[in-house]
Amino acid sequence: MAEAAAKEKSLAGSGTEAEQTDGFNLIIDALKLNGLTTIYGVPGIPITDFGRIAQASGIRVISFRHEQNAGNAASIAGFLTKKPGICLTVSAPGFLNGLTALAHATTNCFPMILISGSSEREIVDLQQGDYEEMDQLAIAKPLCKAAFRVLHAADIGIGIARAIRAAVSGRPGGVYLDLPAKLFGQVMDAEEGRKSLVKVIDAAPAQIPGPDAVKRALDVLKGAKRPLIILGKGAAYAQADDAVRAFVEKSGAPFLPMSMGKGLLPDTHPQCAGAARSTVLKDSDVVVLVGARLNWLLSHGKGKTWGEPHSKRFIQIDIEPKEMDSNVEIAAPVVGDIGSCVSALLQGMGAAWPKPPADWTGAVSAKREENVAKMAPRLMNNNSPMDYHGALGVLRTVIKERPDAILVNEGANTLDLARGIIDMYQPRKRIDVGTWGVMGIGMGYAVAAAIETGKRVLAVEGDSAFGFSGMEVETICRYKLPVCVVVFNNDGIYRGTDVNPAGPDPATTVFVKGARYDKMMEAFGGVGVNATSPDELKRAVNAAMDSGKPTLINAVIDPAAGSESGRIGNLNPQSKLRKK
Ligand code: ADP
Ligand code: TPW
Ligand code: MG
Repeated sequence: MAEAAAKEKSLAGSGTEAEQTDGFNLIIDALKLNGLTTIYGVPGIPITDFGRIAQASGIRVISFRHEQNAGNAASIAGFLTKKPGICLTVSAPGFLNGLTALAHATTNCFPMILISGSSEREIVDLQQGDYEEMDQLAIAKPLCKAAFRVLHAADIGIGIARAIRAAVSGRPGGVYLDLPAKLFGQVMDAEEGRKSLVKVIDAAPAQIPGPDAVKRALDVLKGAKRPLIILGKGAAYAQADDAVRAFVEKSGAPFLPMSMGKGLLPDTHPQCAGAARSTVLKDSDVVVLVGARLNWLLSHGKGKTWGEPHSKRFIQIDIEPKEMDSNVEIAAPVVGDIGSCVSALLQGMGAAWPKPPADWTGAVSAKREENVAKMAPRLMNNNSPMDYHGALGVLRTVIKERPDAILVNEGANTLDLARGIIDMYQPRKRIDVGTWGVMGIGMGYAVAAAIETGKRVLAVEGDSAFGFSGMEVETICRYKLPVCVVVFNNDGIYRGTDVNPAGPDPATTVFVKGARYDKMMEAFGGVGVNATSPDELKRAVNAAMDSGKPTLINAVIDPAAGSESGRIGNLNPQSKLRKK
């Protein structure tokens, strides 16, 4: 630090020499120039001083305990803000720890930039065993949208501009920026340095759909007898909330939100078909996909879930042209950004768009009401130990009363049941495991959600899921973030009841029985609560959401309550054999 401060002082100039700047300051200035004022990371050589100088210059630097969590924070910051989230790591091991999150960001179409320090090129390329030697650029390339290395201080402005554009334009994704240690200390004339910086103009240009594409889509939609609109996380990301809502309402069609698309329109909206999912997927005849891919989460658009083969026509709105026809034929591709596409459709619909046939909308509503009524009593049980429904019934009310809180969610049963039970009311309030169904996003997401939005955060975590990022409760306490973590503690993965038939070791899916995760939060000065009934859980969560104090509630769930793999047990290669 002393060295860096001294260098900064000397760089300030004595008056006679030309003022100078260096790599450290150019990177910081380039980020700030582009409105990137928060960095998530873990310090160490060669980026320790960078973090310090950045903090001193007014950038918010959030230090984590593990790079994967910092990377997940950056990725979801990108989703929430439409600006690339920045993650900063050291070389080789730190870089690799951050890489999972970079790949996750790319897979989920979240804009993020992973910036890693790296060792000396000359030594790395000759494989002479430098400190933390690794050809990071080559390793990152297949896992992100774009990867760049900057070797000269004069190129920092261009390097960061390219990284920003690559992350947010078109389909958003992860970008890797490789900064060798030597670059940070490179000195250049300050005025030249200032001129070398680039303020990125229109980083994610609107992409307007062709009028033919819009007309084709409206023709298909108009012919529908049983239309359905599916809203994915791309629609949430686009921040075209009013246009999306107006389009859905004007169409009169039932809509189905994907997990992170929940809240674009409230789950309680009369057109919401969330509680009639199987019916609408099977029986619809025209499906409008808005920022949702026909991947495994939608059974690839075919098979039993989708009813009779070739029984429907798809309209797909997406910024990525290559997404069209990826799984089934798309009758009407509408390529462009969601705001522009949906606005164009709305305009084309004119004032008097016909409502879908009442027998269809009526059948969907009836199914929905039937399912909601079936679920209701289960959500009100006060069993102790709790089952998932009793505990989630409480959390559902918490979010209903605080619709602007952000819900983080991961686990298996804890994820699938919470997704179905907890209604969302506002866009971008539900953030979860995403396209990969990855465990470990929890605490990184919770930190970033609190930092980026200033809202209360409720993290609903399976006990296994929580374990992947649990050490960040210290980070939550250190930054005094308004995060309430509820660990659904059922003693294990899916269930806590497995027994090893062959020896003294515990079964592979179970954890220490009666564990007290609440003590982890207490260890760092936060509030810990052990809740054994829905009433206790309610009191504790309400207190946490009112106070905003870092809180962890160990919610004791019956170890026998869950089911294998939550709702995706069918993807288990052994599941068919076991059923026999
Ligand atoms: P979900 O998991 O919710 O179904 P996906 O991640 O599968 O959603 O799909 C998101 C889609 O949204 C991607 O195909 C991506 O290209 C698209 N997308 C992201 N941002 C935009 C945008 N601004 N405009 C149009 N499409 C977008
Ligand atoms: C990075 C595999 C899917 S779900 C899960 C694992 C380990 C944990 C489920 O247990 P949990 O929830 O969280 O206690 P519950 O309520 O059902 O008991 N490694 C990664 N990602 C995934 N998805 C896995 C492993 C998995
Ligand atoms: Mg569990």
